[in-house]
Amino acid sequence: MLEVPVDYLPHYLAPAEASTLLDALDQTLDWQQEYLRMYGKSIPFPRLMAWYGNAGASYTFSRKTYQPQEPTAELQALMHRLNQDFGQGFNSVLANAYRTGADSMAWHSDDEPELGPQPFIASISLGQTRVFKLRHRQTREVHAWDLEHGSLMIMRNECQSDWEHCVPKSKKAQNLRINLTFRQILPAKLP
Ligand SMILES: [Mn+2]
Repeated sequence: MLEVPVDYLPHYLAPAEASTLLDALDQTLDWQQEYLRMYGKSIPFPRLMAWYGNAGASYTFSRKTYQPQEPTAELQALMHRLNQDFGQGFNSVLANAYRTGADSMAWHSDDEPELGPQPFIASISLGQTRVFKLRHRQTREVHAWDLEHGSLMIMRNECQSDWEHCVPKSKKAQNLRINLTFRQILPAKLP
């Protein structure tokens, strides 16, 4: 068995706090339907997204560069708390809204160069419990967790270089899940 480079903290936020946060973020974040452009077609991502960060923390993925919006009060407070608790320098957060079990995230790694070679990513889950899977690139070993309301999943070390992760569609899941992934965008290297 390989060491799995994640830590799951099921009760990082108290349930009442997590519920207040879920409602606030649902109402106040600037949720966008983004599209993946492929072969001349525009394919909608099966979820809504919003990108927040400090000035300069622009982020390129799926061939599009996102300029960050200034974090809302709730996002600022959470980012500060995570930085204190884990001694990190988070400066940005990607928010994803999974409206029902029909929304999902395909297998991928967060291996964009602006995150550095071994990023430490803090992922907070609010609302509907959804399954999160991790698969090793070489051995194809798979691990799965139920990401519960108020939980924190840390991805660290080789999680992005050696593993992929996904949130599969679910027939059971009826309700909204909001996921916040806090990241540190490193300063752009000059050519
Ligand atoms: Mn990811």
